[in-house]
Amino acid sequence: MNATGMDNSASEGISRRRFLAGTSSILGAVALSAQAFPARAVDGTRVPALVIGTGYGGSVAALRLAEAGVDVHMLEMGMAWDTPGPDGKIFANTTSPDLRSYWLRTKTKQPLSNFLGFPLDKAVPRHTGILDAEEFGGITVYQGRGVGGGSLVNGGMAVTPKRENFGAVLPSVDADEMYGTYYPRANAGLGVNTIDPAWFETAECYQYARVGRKHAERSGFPFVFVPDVYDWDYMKREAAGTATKSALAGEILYGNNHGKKSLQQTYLARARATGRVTVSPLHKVTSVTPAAGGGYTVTVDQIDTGGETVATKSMTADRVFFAAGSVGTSKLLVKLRATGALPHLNGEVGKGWGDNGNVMCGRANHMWDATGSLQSSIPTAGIDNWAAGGAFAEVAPLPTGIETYASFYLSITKNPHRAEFTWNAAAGRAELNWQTAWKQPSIDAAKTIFDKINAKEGTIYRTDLFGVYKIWGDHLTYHPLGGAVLGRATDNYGRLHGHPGLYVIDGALIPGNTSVNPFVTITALAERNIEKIIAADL
Ligand code: FAE
Repeated sequence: MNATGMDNSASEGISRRRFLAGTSSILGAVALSAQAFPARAVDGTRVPALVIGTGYGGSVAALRLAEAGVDVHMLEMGMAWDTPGPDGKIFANTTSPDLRSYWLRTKTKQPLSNFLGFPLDKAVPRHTGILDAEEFGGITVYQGRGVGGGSLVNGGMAVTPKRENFGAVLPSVDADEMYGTYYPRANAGLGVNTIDPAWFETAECYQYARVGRKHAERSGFPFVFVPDVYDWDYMKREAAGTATKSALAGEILYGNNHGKKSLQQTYLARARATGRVTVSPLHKVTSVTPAAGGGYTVTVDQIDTGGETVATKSMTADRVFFAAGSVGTSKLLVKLRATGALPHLNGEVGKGWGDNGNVMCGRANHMWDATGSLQSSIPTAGIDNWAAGGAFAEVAPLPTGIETYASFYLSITKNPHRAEFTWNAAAGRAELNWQTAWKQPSIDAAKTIFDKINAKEGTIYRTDLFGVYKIWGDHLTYHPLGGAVLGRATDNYGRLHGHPGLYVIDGALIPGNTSVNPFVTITALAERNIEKIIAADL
């Protein structure tokens, strides 16, 4: 008998021997991770619930299903990230990317690609690293890869949208329920906390944010503190020299070795503690199709750290939860519809994808407005011009270790454009029809803030951060949303139309924009949906 209650010991024995043979020769890191979180992707196994992906949506689903007594297996294409490398650290530093940093690339693709006009990217060994810079025709979409999904790489900014904006974020969802129950539940589950305002006033590492505040307020913009999942007390100890530095050592993007409460420390730790959740890292789902005896057959490639397939496995599940992220879930679903594996998915699958209006820029300050050589990598504040100009700008760090006199911002903007994923059968891949020119409304919205600040301060935009004489970082997003939109591709709780027992439970449900950073909304929506699904379907 296995943890799922099914007796399949014979096939399990054979497959496990094959699995272990693979891990010992190629996947040492996976073998170690199995001690922390038992891995059980066993060829031929039947499980009650399979979750594809271990980010926010997947972690909420796994925890709540397990608490309801359901055994869950999670399949994750990225690594476990629980084993130190040769330098004794699990995660690489932002200033010195190495093989741990990028997902199967031979050269880094840093979001901020240039400095003083010089390109920053460098060669790295091809490896299943933590940050995927996935390139589509008109946009590069950054995503976390590994057990914990985007929580491994992100800045931890944990923002609940203003209630007056919620109707535009998720029009079919009851705001009273979200603000009364699910946002508070998500914030508690994620360990969201807020910086001590008194410490903020004196901390050397937030001089850049105080300069950002001064400029925002002198131009009449509201400046707001932004909650985060980073442990602020830990950061105080970093500053005092009594704890190993992470945020104050510039760690971000490629993982934080200390201080940040990623999903590994929150939802996934609780899921593990139930004893009902197992996880297989380096397992990439390639197909889901109805199984002969009911439920769904899930095909999964086990890959090595070079990205090569070392085994192809097949599992069966009564219920399958798509939590591969907006891009991962959308790509899978358009492929499965087009290839006939899930023929009854409707025409909404693939549609309604947006970039949360992300656009970046920098400003060059005067010499009397130094932003500090020591900058915490965790942003803690933003400029709110959403109502008047359609932009919410994070005052972001530039943790270079030297004084740059630069202010750097990631803006979230109201951008009306929505793209669609389609399956290109000839090329054998999913494509996204986003166009770079569609960022213009985002640039215009960001300019409502920064043109005014520049005019007031007598300053200019930096032109050296995204190329040679290029002001706007308009080629990327950190916040992919949509592709299997709630109430269109699915019902109002994420049940995919056409195939009972299949659910979407990640950022793919959200139609393209959250008006702030998205993961609290993704988590809260997952909490809402899984509660309904457990009550009604199980
Ligand atoms: P996600 O967390 O992406 O998890 C999906 C998981 O599925 C990943 O682990 C994938 O590796 C895995 N996967 C994909 N395809 C497959 C497959 N075929 N088989 C098996 N596994 C698969 O999805 N948001 C904020 O709210 N605040 C921030 O400060 C913030 N900063 C960010 C900074 C960066 C650099 C980036 C990249 C993102 C940032 N975000 C931030 C966005 C946030 O991390 C993102 O919205 C969520 O992680 C999305 O959650 P999901 O559950 O949708």
